[in-house]
Amino acid sequence: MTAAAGLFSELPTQARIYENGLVHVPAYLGPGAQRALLAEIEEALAEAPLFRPAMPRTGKAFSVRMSNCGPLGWVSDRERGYRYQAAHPQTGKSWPKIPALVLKAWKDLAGYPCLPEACLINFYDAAARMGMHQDRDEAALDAPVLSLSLGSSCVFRFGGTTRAGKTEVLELASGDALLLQGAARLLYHGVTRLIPETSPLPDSDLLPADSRINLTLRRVTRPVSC
Ligand SMILES: O=C(O)CCC(=O)C(=O)O
Ligand SMILES: [Mn+2]
Repeated sequence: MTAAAGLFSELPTQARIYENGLVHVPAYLGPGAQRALLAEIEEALAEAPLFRPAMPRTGKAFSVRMSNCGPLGWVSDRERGYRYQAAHPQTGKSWPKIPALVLKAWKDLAGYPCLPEACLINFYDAAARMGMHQDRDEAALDAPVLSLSLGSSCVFRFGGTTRAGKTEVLELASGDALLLQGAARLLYHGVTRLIPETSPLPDSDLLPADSRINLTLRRVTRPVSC
């Protein structure tokens, strides 16, 4: 049995597995778990506030604000580009621990023996987008990238492993999980737009109406053992 077959046999029954290996698990987190996760993210952001990354070379600001949890965090700026580092770029402090509920999702869904090292927190307001890109700053490309979404639904676009070619969309709603794994690990993907008035969570300072938080969990370094 391949690792992928092992993974697929463990997935929740509502999981949709695309031909390319992309796995969408609608409503992986129920309403109570979504609220509990939001509270864990609030604690993490109190220690590691959202910052606005910039594109390498051009210095163009991202429309998404970000922070991280875990031993490593993903950052980007004009001078040094995309990278993982152990400290917040503004406070200089270590990133907070990955919340327990997030680690549980990794253990439930990732089908990977070692723990993730980075949990990127993306915050989208109504106007934010994420351009088409591959997640390829990790040495451990055998590990999946697991994403969890909270708040407004979004239009998530994905294509193939080159920039050219056909793309498809799917809607990611609050509580959904998505796995970029196997042949889908290096798919180009991005967020086209948020869908207004779709958040099932109450408005709050952390997650106002028409905004979205997405967490992506990554194994960065190749494990020696775990
Ligand atoms: O927000 C999302 O659903 C995607 C985020 C993403 O692709 C990333 O952080 O690399
Ligand atoms: Mn990505």
